[in-house]
Amino acid sequence: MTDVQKEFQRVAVLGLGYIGLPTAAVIASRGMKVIGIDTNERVINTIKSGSIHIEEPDLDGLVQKVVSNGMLVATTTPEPADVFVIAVPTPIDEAKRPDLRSVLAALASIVNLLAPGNIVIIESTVPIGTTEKLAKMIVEQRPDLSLGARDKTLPYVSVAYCPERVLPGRILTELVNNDRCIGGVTPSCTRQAQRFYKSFVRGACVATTASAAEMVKLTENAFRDTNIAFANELSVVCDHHNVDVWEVIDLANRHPRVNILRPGPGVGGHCIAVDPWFIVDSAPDLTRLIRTSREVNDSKISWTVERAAALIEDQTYANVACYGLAFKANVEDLRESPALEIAVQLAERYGDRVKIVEPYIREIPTVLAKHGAVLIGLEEALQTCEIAILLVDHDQFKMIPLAERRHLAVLDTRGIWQDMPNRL
Ligand code: SAJ
Repeated sequence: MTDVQKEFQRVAVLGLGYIGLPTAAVIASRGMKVIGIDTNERVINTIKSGSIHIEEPDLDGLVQKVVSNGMLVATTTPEPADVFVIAVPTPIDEAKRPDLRSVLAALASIVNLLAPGNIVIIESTVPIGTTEKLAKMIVEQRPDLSLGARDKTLPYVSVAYCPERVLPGRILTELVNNDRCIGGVTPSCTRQAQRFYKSFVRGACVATTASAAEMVKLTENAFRDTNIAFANELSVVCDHHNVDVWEVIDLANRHPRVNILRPGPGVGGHCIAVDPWFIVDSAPDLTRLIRTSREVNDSKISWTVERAAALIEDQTYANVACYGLAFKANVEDLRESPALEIAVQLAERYGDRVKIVEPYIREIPTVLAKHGAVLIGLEEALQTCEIAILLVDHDQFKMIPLAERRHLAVLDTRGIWQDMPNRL
């Protein structure tokens, strides 16, 4: 064990979801005792039994190991620790405004446990300025503590923001290897948090301020959203001109300074489709491009439904297979999935003619079942459904050769069944 690991002997991770649970497991595997806290008892019981409630490659084995060797303990009640990492969800509400209730509740649950020298780190995505506000709340409620080691005679805690940047499907690798940006509310807070991350992160841990780190997180996802919006708008324009958008992007990206992402049926998941709204909400009059990108990506859903409907209405008796429900390739996650939304809208219109092929789930969601849509296997879909609406670029779909789909009427929203031109 290194000196730093000895110093951070107990780490509390609040929120055991897609980020918190892998983070807790990785830290525990580095020899630090981790208390994993979640308000959901079902989640706690699952982890206690050495299992996991989310799908992520290799996470099951790691959690099983650190639970069985006692390094990760799951509980609903926070306990004292050296470091507290808050990784709870921050969704948007109906008005597209950030909902920080879980972060505030997590902080409230630990504020009386804080002891001098503790570090509090926010990893949840939050609006700019939030970490400073939370830090102020801590010292208001705990006047016995100050922020950062400014005055050595006063007992202090360190508060910092350090956004997660991991990609679902690659979380365990990216947690360790990605660079991190770490912004304390004072320079000394930054340094303390940096030392903690260095105990398990192989990537660079770059120091900044709390507000800049908050903005960096939002910027990364808004950048990706805007780039995808460009691709989605391009796909609609190319369709209008009857030009193959996949070929256009493939060729344009051969330019050394062009890198257009891929169009699709819309943008899903809990991050890219959500975080840009945090920036818009913080400065509505200054964010025309970011807002429009969100709107362009959201509107791709109804555009796709209309395209699919045109195909379906052309062939009145044919069965329709929707290939994929997940929000992106090779994951089982249906959260904010444009594919799911499109399948639901098609099932509302065409009822039991609509079949679903989704190798990552075992049961059809009730929103689809109630309209008569059923889950079928890939082989059955290829043989019994004359119309194919390709919504997710799962590897299993990419592997279907042209010979097996030549007889189908296809709407390919992901560009995986296109026949690319010859390249010499
Ligand atoms: N998508 C496209 N075209 C593309 C790429 C993605 O339509 O060319 C769609 C996907 O199908 C999906 C959505 O965008 O519906 C988002 O998928 P993603 O793979 O781009 O990203 P997420 O949501 O899985 O993870 C993102 C990542 N952020 C960036 O790449 C900037 C990840 O690094 C973040 O940690 C994560 O958000 C997060 O938690 O914020």
